[in-house]
Amino acid sequence: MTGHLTTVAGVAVDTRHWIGGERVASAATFTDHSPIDGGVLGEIARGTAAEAHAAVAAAKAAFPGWAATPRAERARLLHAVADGVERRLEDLAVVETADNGALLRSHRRGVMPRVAHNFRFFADWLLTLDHEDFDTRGHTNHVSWDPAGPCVLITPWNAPLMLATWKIAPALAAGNTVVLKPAEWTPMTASLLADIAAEAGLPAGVLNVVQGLGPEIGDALTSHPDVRRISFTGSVPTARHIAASAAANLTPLSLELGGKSPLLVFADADLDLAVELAVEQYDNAGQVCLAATRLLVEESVAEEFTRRFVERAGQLKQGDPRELPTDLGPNIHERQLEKIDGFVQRAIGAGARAVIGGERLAGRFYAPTLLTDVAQDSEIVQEEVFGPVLTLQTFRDEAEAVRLANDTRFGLAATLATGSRERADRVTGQLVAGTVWVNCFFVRDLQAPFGGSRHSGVGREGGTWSFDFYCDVKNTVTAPKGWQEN
Ligand code: TXE
Repeated sequence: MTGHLTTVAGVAVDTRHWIGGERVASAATFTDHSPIDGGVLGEIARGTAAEAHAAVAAAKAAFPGWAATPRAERARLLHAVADGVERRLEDLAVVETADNGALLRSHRRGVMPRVAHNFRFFADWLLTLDHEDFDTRGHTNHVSWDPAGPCVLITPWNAPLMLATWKIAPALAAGNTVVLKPAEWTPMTASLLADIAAEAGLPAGVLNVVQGLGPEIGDALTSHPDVRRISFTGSVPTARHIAASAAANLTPLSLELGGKSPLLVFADADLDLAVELAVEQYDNAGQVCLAATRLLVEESVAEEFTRRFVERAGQLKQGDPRELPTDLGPNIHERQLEKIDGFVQRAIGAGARAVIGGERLAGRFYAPTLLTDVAQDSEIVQEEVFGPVLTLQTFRDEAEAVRLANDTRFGLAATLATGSRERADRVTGQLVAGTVWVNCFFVRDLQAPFGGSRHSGVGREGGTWSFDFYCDVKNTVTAPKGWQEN
């Protein structure tokens, strides 16, 4: 670490903000640790209201020029950012793994290519976005999508660059400018993205990155009157706080929050497939908002399902996320581990049985856990744990399965394992969920709407839904009369 530069996994990272095309320091810093070994990764600029306001001012100043940039040129620049992401893919992958502890092989093969795709997809989509025209009694209605203005994007630590770019790309494609506030646990790849954007030729102020602690810098961003959109992914309590803060200016919000999604396993399912889907829920050490953490299994196959699940989960390798055979890395920080263990120990205290796991391991690891004998109204069934902890409940018939599935305050996703198409159609129609996967999990197309119902969020992003959110949709009605040539 020298001055404002630190080296993470051999990669130089500037730890200052990126505002108006310049690196900006703060008087204070905070320390970023790696979840892999607890080691210090760097001292990061600890933003205050002053830097937040400067970033919004930079975004506001850059907005007219960016909004007026022809679509084809905006698209070209976003493709140039994607090229930069691809060129630095290995740097981004190793830095992200050091910072959030997720698997290096996933970052290399899946996540970082997807980050580049986020830019390419929305750049291309922008070019297909058409104006709509229709007629009303001889008058022309002309519908257009106008960029809204500076957008504040606040993102979490479980998939830092992936979730940040899933917001940045459509916001910029639509002609908006952006202030990104990454999570304080994972500030590094956002800083690298600022370098990449600058190298790609993105004009100063179009993308700004401010670092800092959410409770310290958040309000200055979310209550700012010049901010036209806020998109947030994170926890429900923080979402409530942001919504209240944004209310002063009635700033439109997109909220992608937690979940307590079910995996419904019917007796007619391919049980091996169902077991694979269930074990997949431990991915990213359970720190996935979409994770189907409630296994709901038809009574007649529950014993066999559990037997195969335990055998399959026993093959999972927990360890250093940089090593190839590892399936589960560490959890993000000490507080999260305490939170996970608190949920599990309270559940066991209330009568739950740990079929596997149920305890902390050395370092920042939590044993993959399956709890049975849990009551529907218990904390462990109702609240998001955000760790490698699943519950298993049984049901007797379809009606009971649907009732249990829908009986939480969340509605992000649901997964079904069944061999019957008729059943899949029937059950899907009754589930409260933004996404339903049938005999698969985590297949995500950027064209598809993504978001949740109830406490899982407000609004949808993806494809046309992103553009609807990041644009002011305008209808211009023109009369056939009143023209000089008439
Ligand atoms: O989230 P926060 P935390 C859930 C998960 C997890 C819990 C807590 O259950 O255990 O949330 O995680 C910023 N104004 N999810 O505490 O606080 C913060 O800096 C403005 C699910 O890390 O919501 C970070 O950038 N911003 C989720 C972002 O909010 C504020 C992913 C998320 O942090 C702020 C993450 C404030 N007052 C956690 N306070 C998912 N949906 O995937 C904090 N932030």
